[in-house]
Amino acid sequence: MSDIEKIEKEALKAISGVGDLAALDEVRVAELGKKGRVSGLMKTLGKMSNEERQEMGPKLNALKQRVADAVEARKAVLEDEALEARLATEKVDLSLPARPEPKGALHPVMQVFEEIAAIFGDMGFSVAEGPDIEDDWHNFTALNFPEGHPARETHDTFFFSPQGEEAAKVLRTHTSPVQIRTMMAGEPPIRIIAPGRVYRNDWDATHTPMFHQVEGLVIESGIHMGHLKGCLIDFVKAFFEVDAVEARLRPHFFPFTEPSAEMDVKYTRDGDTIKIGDGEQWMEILGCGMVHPNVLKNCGIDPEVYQGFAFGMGVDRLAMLKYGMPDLRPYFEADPAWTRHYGFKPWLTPSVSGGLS
Ligand code: 2NM
Repeated sequence: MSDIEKIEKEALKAISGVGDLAALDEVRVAELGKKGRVSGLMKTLGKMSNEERQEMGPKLNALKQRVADAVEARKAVLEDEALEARLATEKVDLSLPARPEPKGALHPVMQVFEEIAAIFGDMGFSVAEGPDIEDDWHNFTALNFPEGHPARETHDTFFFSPQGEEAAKVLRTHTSPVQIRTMMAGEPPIRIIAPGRVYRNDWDATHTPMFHQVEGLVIESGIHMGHLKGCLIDFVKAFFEVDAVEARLRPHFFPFTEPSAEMDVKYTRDGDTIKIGDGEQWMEILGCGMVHPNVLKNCGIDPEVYQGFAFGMGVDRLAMLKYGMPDLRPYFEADPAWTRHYGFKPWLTPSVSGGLS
């Protein structure tokens, strides 16, 4: 076998045998590089006679070309393989769900917050929020609580340690300070609801030291009790998803409203389930009234020009009534079985037109 045939055979064998691009390059250098075997043969052309060179020249050039072609072909194959391998490790399965199935659920109290916001949002109310830690003025004084009113006493209110001369801060006992802050910050007309956590030092079968409230406030000129009653009956019908509700306003007392009332609705009890709307019995569901002129004045609003109504309701109890939960205690136990049973899908945003629950 001639040198040419031997080198070609060995070179092609080495080229087809390499497993990666680095090894292929080593073979290329060993054959075609400056000091490589093929280059070495080419150098012998210079010492040949003219006849020999004419015969050997084309042969050696052809050899060089075939080895170079083989290197290029192998390189293309190895590059393809490397790409395939990378694609395999970086593969994304587009048939997988976009996000894992949620294991949690929306707490019924949060669901009811959303429902109430949807109903009042439909009537043109917006949602206002404020701090859980309040000062005495926003929580009591501005709301026309006289000094020494029982609700200010420590048995009801969680007081912080006093700092210096100022009256001690409190955990808000209602969301009314949010209404105060809203009246102080802007001009009528005002239409807001204030949902949030409130705190009272009470702990028994039907009371927890933290509970949830939604209060509402409307300030405009010419607002009267008729607007209040119509608005709240519309709310109760939408909330309990019934066509008609028999309701009454029963006189009551709150320092911040005059007159003040509690709203009762008729209901029927059928075993464990309660149907709101009609029936033999009255159930108290919220407190309300016309905002006291002193409260308006405290917030810089002229009671001769503007009037308003306000209301407040306990969301924990409304959730119990609507969703047939007989007991308040599991609300705060974080038991996944309870949450799965009574909880809601978090992405189902309630709306009046699209359905509340
Ligand atoms: C209630 C009942 C009646 C109320 C009043 C006010 C304010 F700030 F306008 F004076 N906010 N919330 C109110 C009125 C709250 O809860 C049972």
